[in-house]
Amino acid sequence: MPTASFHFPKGFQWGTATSSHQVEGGNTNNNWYKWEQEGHTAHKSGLASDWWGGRWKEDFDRAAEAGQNAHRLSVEWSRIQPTPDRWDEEALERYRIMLRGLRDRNIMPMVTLHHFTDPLWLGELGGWETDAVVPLFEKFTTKVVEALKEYCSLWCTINEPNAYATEGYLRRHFPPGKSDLKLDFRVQANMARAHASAYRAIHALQPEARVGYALHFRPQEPAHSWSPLDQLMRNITFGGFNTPFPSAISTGVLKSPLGRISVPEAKGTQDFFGLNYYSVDTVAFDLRKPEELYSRSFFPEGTDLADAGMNSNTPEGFFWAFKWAVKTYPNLPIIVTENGIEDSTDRIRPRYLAQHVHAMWRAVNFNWPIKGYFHWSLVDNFEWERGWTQRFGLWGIDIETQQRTKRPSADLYAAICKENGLTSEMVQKYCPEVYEKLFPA
Ligand code: IFM
Repeated sequence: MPTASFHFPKGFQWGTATSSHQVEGGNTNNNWYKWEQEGHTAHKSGLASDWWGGRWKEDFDRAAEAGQNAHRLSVEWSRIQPTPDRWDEEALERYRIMLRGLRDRNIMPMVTLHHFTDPLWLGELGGWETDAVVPLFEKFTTKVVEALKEYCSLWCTINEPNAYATEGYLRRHFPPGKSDLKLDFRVQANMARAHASAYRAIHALQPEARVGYALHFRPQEPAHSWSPLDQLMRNITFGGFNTPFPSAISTGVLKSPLGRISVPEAKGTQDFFGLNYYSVDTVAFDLRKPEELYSRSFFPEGTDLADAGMNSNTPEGFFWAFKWAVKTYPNLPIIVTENGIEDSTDRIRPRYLAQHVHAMWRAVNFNWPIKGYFHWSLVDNFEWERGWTQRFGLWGIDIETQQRTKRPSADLYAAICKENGLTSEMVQKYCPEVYEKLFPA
C-alpha cells in the first residue's frame, strides 16, 4: 500500500508515441529524405530506429513489459502510395503485421495518417499549398482505413498542422523552407479541409471509429506582464501558432492575426482532442528580430531546462493547456497524444514525467475528460532538423549499433502504467528533489 498516491480513472490509456519517418529508417521517397540530402538537417535519418528492418518487435516487447496499454504510430504515405497511381500492398501488409503485433501484446493502437512527411510526388503537385491535396489525402485515408480497420479504430488524421505550417512556411526549419505567413495559413486551411474529409471517410468505413487530430499547443507568457509590447507579441504569437487550426474545427473559420479563411466543412469534425504539450515559452518584443515579426521566444533564467535547450520542465503549462482545451472544446474527450522531453542522460526526465503526470491528475480531478497519455517517446528517434542531437526515448539508442539502453525513466513510467497512478514511493525513488512539491506534508 503506497503512503500517498494520485490515481487515474479505471481504463485510462498509458502509452508512448512515435512517427514513421522518425523510427522506420530507409524512407527515401518523401520530402524529408530530400531535405536531409540537401543538407538542411544536423544528421540524416538513415536507419532511424530500424523499425522497418524489424526492430519494432523488440521495442513493442519493451512497451508491453513496461505495462503500456496503448501505442501511437504513424503510417508513411510515401511507402503506401509511392506514385499517384500505385499502391504498395506489401507496405500495407507490413503495417497490418505491426498493428497485429501491438494487439497480440494487449496494446491498443492509435494510427496517425500524416506526421510531417509527404510523398515526393505530392510536393511536385503543390503539396499542401493547394486544395488539390484534399481528395488525394481522402483517397489515401480510405485505402489505409480499409486495410487497417481490423486492428485500429482510433485515428489521428494530421499531426501538428500548426507546427508543420510554421516550421515549413515561416521558420524554414522544415521543407519546403519558405517564409510566407499567408502560405502558412493557407496550408493550415487545406489541412483543416483534408482533416474534415478524412474524418468523414473514416466514419463511412468504420462507424465506431474515434477520429481527431493532434495540436502542438505551446502556451506563451509575456516576458514582462507590465509591458504592453510584450503582451502584444505574446498575443500575436499565441493567436498565430496555437489557435487558428482549433478555431477551424470548432467554428468552421480559421482565424489568424492575418485574417480569416472559411472552412465550414471542418466544423465539429472530431471525436476527441489530441494534445501535444511540451513546454511554455516566454515572449518579448524585440526590434532586432524583424524576421520573427519583432518577437523573441526564450526560456528565462532559472528555468528547469533540458540540456539541449529545446524544452523546459513547466508542468503548470500542461494544466493550463487542459484548461484551455476544455474551454475551446467543451465536453470533448482529451487524449494527450504527445508529452516528453529531450534528455540523453535522464537528468531531468524523471521529474518532468512525475510533475506532468501530477498536473494531469489535477486536471482529471476537475472531471475534465482526459482519457489517455502517450509519452514521447518509446525509444530515441530522428528529431527532424535537429537530427540525433535530441534524445526523447525512454530507451536510448546507439545509432551505430542500434543497441537499446533503458533509461531510469522507463522504470518510473512502467511503475506509473502498472499502478495507473503516481505514488510517493515512486517520486522518492526516481526524483526525490520534487518530493516536497508533489507531496507537501
Ligand atoms: O519529435 C517531435 C514530433 O515529431 C512532433 N512533436 C514534437 C516532437 C518532439 O519535438
